[in-house]
Amino acid sequence: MAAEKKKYLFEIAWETCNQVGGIYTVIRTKVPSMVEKWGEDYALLGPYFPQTASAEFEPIPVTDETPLGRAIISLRQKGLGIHYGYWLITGKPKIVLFELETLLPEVDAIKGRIWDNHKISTLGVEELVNQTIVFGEMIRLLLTEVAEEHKNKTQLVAHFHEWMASTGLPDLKKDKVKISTVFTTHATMLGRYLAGNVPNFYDVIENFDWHKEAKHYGIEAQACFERAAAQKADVLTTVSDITAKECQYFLGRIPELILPNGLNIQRFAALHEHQNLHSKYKESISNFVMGHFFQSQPFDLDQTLYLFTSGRFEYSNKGYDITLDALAILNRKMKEAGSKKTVVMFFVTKQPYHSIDPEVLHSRAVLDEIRENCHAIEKEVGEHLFKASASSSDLQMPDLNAFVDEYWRMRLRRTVQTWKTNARPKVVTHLLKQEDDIIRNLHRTNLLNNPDDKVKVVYHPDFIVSTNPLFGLDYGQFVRGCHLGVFPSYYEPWGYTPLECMARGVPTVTSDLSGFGDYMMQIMRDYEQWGVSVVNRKTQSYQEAAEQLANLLFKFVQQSQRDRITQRNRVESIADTFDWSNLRSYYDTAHELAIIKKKR
Ligand code: U2F
Repeated sequence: MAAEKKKYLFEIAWETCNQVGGIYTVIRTKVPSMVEKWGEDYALLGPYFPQTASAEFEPIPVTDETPLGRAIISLRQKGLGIHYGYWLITGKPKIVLFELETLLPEVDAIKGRIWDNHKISTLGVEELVNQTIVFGEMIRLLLTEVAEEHKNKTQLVAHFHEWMASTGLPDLKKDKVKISTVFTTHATMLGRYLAGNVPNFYDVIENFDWHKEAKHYGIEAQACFERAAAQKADVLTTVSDITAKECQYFLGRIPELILPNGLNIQRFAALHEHQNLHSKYKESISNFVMGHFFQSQPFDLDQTLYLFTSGRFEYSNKGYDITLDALAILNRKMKEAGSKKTVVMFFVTKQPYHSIDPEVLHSRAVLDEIRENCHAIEKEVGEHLFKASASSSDLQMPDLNAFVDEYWRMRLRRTVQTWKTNARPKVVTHLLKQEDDIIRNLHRTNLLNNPDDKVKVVYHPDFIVSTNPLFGLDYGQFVRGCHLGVFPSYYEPWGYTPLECMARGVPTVTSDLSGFGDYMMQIMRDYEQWGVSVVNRKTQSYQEAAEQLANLLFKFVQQSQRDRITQRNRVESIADTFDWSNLRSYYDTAHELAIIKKKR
């Protein structure tokens, strides 16, 4: 029997070392598990953007000792900017990053060839598409050289994520380059557009003319690249049964495999520390809430719950619309029930803005000043009290007021006075470039942080990073500090955000139209026991689903603190199911299948 050939895997994504959304999470969290299996025979390919690279990438010298090294040297000699090194994340994989500018002058020639070979029209496309064309071409050149270097001695596999990484895939196939290919789509271009614009999208999915629709939405080139990659790859995969349908109708091929998304759960595991972490990060969120609301509307923080939703700005796809409508119902229900609780709901997404609203920043800064005044007074009183106690001869408690210096007394009073206002707390933390659907909905439902509202809204139109002056937390810490994640998506191939809540011990709401929700329902009958609620968006009308979500939220708000603590413990304990050590095998199967199919 012939000895089995050595194997080498390339994984290629636009979001390698470049966070845009969820694909970055797939690639990054999967690395430790991939490195465990593939060791040195694994490399990730991505675009080079100096700003992210400076934080996450460490270059290493390229030698001619390996086929990959020789291929890089050869392409560098032809003028291509190629960076090689380690991606500085858990697992520290080898990574190749392509400087797109070095091939951009050739883009028209590449486009001409793509038209000649595959009849994909790329005239007048947006700049991002030009970049992906150049990226795809650089990958094609590298993989072609690598395949020649290996001289058929190694079984090469290239795994492409999304169309943005795959514009060169059809030519690899046409040129019969000796490399097995897998294409994974994490959403379809047409799905994203149509689901957000056509009512009852899932009922009419079979009837669309994909090409006509792609032209209609101005995404012909993207949709054609996606379809070509899906059809030419040796194996087509996607992330859920829901998206498999889109592949069938929009990409003209039923995927061979479904690859559910996982996480590196160990990274999240807090060894029974998650309750403490929750309290710690909740404190930081409370600091923001005090600064933002207490200027005009103080409420009891011990009776306040922090809810949030997050993700890219796809208003109806991500279920922001239904969440807002459910919050308006919740607000009414809480008022009617005379609830003592307050809900603060955060919307964390990305929209164009000028800057953080200076008034929001200022209010936060003045609150910090008040805190400093209080600390100064506390110190002064403490020292005086100590001295007075040590020198006193009776056991009478001295008058503490007498210990506060007039200066500090006045300063504190003046700071608090200038801070207090009658103005309504803002619903949006940034100065948006233009009004959007979230703002319009808030005005329609009058959910504008009115004094009698039980549900308050904070719309933060940027992702949360640790340098953010409003929270001083990174996104993961922010999630831990919240009480509930709300993600009732209408279009969601998988949906990392609810899964990330689970991994951090935070209960979550998802929908049966999200890949994750659908998967949970398939593998765990008692998912509700584990802190996961699923809104039925498949068979209910929009209004019914909004009512269901409002009822779920109302029930959550009524829970006692003890119930919430018990629930958090349960949620975290189930997250292991989604560790990549359990889910990598789906990827292994895809790679094996690609090798078998390539041989045929
Ligand atoms: C597709 O991607 P999406 O970009 O729509 O991704 P999500 O699954 O909603 O993931 C958003 C990610 O953004 C992160 C968050 C998630 O991992 O941790 N994030 C952040 O880093 N900071 C913030 O302030 C807010 C969010 C598809 F549409 C999804 O259904 C799939 O799950 C995904 C992967 O297959 O691809």
